[in-house]
Amino acid sequence: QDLNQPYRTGYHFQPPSNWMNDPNGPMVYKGIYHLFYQYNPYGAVWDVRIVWGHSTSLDLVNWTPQPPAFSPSQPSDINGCWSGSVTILPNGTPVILYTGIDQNKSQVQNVAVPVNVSDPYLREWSKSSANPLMAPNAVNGINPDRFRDPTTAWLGHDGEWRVIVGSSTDDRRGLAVLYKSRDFFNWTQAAKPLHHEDLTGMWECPDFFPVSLTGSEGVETSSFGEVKHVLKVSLIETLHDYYTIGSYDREKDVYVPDLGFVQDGSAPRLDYGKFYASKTFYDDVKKRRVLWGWVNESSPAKDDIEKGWSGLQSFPRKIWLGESGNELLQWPIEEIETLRESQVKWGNKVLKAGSTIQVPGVTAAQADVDVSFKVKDLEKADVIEPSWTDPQRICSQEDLSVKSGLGPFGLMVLASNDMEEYTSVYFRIFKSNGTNKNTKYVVLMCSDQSRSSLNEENDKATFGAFVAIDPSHETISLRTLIDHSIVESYGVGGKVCITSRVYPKLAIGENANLFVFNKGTQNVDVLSLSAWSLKSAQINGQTVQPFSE
Ligand code: DQQ
Repeated sequence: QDLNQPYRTGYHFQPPSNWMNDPNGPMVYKGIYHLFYQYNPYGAVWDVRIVWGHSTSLDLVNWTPQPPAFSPSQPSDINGCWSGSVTILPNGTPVILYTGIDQNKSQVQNVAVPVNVSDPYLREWSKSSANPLMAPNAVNGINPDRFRDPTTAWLGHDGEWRVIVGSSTDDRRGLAVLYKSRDFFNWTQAAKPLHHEDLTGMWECPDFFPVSLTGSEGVETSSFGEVKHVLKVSLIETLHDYYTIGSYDREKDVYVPDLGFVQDGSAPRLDYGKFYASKTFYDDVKKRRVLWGWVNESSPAKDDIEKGWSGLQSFPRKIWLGESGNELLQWPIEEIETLRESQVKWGNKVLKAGSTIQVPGVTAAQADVDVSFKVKDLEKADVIEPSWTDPQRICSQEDLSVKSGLGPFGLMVLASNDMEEYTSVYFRIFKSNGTNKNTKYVVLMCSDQSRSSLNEENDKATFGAFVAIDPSHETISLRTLIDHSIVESYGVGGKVCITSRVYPKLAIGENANLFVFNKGTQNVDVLSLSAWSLKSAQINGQTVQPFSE
């Protein structure tokens, strides 16, 4: 690993160099996984004339770079090939719908098809001369600056294809504009959007898919039956990905979320850290739905230019409907286990009040950690202040130096030898103050980056979320993937995910350490802890060394 490149990742997807943003058109085709991505071949910053980068994989872990699938070339995309999705037609052919920035700088939707369907790597794509297939016009009243990111299309019971495109009205009503087609090439706008929500602004990168009512298996995007539907939108105004779970009425072609949406702050997020423009696909090889999300840098653009790259993808996550029916669960895909070596394993251990214990024997800069905690004296928890309704604010204000009855307890990752640098991922348990009668306890999960680096120029914002769990009979667990400059945490079986970017100056390679801690005033039990050193994956022609500096 290059001395100046301590932040490149061992197993998180990134191109060899330059700028990457949204994941585009993930799919599996003839047993090969494909990931396309928004890519600027000319530098480490975003550019409007962005292209579709492309890589392939046998296991979603090791990636081979392919030439960009396509770049601006025709009037309907001459100013940029923006985000889009793949739909696999009933005959097995994958088709890409994507947004082009046309010769008038209007956003329009285009189609591209493989030149050679017998090539499992799908190295060449051809754009239709019929492009654009969907365009803003005087009749539909769509704003040409806010019409983008077509989803995977789904086939209705009437044999017509449907697809949604993100948009918004001038008064900030977010829209999932619905289009229909019999042949995938001639599309007509439906009279009503699939869904809309006032005061949410532009909806980028919508994703609409069914989830099975039972079990964790995924279902194909057009399936209907024992399912609920999920609508995910990326809000440009907050740069977060929110989802609702609800019902899709096939007759009326509308989606009705079970609960409210974002304008009252109630919609859950796929990730409470850095994670945007995410997209799922149905993996029919392993019968699961897999989620990818763009994890942006937290460093100034000048640093990105200097290091010559910007942007990661999250580790691919399996995603499914939790038993409660009102939350999605996420978990790193099982293939991560192929990278594991030298496991450190602890059984029951008391984490005394105020203790910090090192987990030795792992490559702490490139690791997979899974720990579960048991808290006994729940009565000792402090009552949560009535004004503490914003979890991110509580996490930011109540840092590790503030002791409370129960917690903070959790992991300190990418910690330097003398603890000048560390990132802490932890829980706090409060007693409910009675405002919410359904829950006796409030569990808070935080990811605190404020001490992550001696470099003061990075964005070191702290992230946090409440976890819907009853600690009196459920285990509080934490799975954290650490990979040099990314910390990806899955709380309580994937109910809450928090991803962050950090740039330690000292906690690099062999000088990175891993600790379990309990800064509260009550003991906490570690029921079990496993930490694995992870081997490096082949990421687009590069293999980072976990230990070199
Ligand atoms: N990124 C793409 C757009 C999308 C945005 C452009 C979301 O299509 O709306 O690179 O990050």
